Amino acid sequence: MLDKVVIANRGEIALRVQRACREMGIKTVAVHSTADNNLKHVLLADETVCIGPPPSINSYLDMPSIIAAAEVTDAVGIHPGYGFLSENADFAERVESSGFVFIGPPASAIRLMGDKVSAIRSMKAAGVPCVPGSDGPLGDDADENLRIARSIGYPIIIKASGGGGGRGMRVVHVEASLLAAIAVTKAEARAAFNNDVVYMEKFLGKPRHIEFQVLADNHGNAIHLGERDCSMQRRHQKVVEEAPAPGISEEQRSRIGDRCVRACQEIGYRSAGTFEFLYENKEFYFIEMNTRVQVEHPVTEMITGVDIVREQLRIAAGETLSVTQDQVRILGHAVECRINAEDPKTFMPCPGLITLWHAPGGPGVRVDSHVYSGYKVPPYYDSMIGKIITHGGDRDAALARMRNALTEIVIEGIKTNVPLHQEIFQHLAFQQGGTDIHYLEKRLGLV
Ligand code: MV4
Repeated sequence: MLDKVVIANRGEIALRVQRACREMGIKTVAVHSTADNNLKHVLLADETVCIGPPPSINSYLDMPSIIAAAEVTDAVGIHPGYGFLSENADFAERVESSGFVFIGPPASAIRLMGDKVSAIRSMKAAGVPCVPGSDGPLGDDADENLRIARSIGYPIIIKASGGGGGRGMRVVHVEASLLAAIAVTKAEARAAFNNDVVYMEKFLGKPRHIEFQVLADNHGNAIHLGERDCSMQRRHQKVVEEAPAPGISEEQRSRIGDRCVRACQEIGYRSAGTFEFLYENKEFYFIEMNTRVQVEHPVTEMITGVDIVREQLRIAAGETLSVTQDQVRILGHAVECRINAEDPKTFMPCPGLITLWHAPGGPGVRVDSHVYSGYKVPPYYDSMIGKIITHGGDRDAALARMRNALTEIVIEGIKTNVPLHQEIFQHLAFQQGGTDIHYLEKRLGLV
């Protein structure tokens, strides 16, 4: 097993990675900015290295500082968590060429999936269902682009190949707007991603966002852990996630899951990954792959009993997956609420001193959070301060446990979105399950 790992992240995911390491007897090095001396995982780490000032660009995104920290501490591996450098192929490459293990997929797979046109092409080749579209970059021939759009049928969406996660997209409802929309999306993409490649897809009006979790090792084994529904979102920020997705049959789960597994094998994927789909009229359409551990991984862990971060560490150490596909069983239902330090009405971040923190508990309740009474939430980073995850024998039981957890939790000193979660869990449409990606924004009166 790996002897010592650098955790190149902060907050709850850094603590989550550290917990997995400690259970496995792996020593941890916490690298942190000067704003993060009091992070829980920094206080618990075997070694700590301050890598720079608060702005991420000078610390958590500074590749030489992080690699130097691995060198001076004699670490063998680097876990990137999510966000920051986790999906940066150049970082993965530099980690490996410096002689360390990148605890994630090969740089080649990150690069392939980072380019959405090549990602979709690979998935289509592997038999993963994709959105009807241009099947490649749009060229400069206006008539050809008009023809492609007409054959797909309006509305269509133009997307930047270098984008993803909601960045660099434009919906086109009528032919008269097409060419200008392509030009503007291209210009924006060039400015934002230094890559003006754009492609076209049929625009799906009321889809759900459902994603499949996969794991692949270095011995040719790949499995899927079923799907999560992440449709409850606002401005591309997920608010509530659950697993399994309401209304998906075992037959469809295994059919789509097996396609994802086959795609992993075809692209030489390793480690944990997520296939994102839009789901509409009972059909799945692949849109993007995330080549990192995700915020919402715990709901999958709760229903399968598989520790995804532990598997990442095993895979990085050259071991085999600890379970086969036949051994994966989905038990009950899990739901996650992201707790943010923000105004529940305006969504403005509200960093500051947490004067009192009481976590909820009891059967089927998990809290992944790095905060504690007396912790000061710094203003420099994401406002998520933790996640509550509840598990139950069925969806209603998981929701009932969450409702209870949301009344038990006490956070004083800062504003949080707990009241928003309390409201969502009273919504009848949410209680029924299967609401689409626009539900929350509509319900909040934002659209
Ligand atoms: C779409 C779409 C409708 N049709 N693609 C936004 C994030 C990025 N991952 C893909 N996104 C979308 N792609 C087609 N062909 C609607 C969205 C979308 C969305 C997707 C998932 C979760 C939330 C979303 C919010 C707005 C739009």
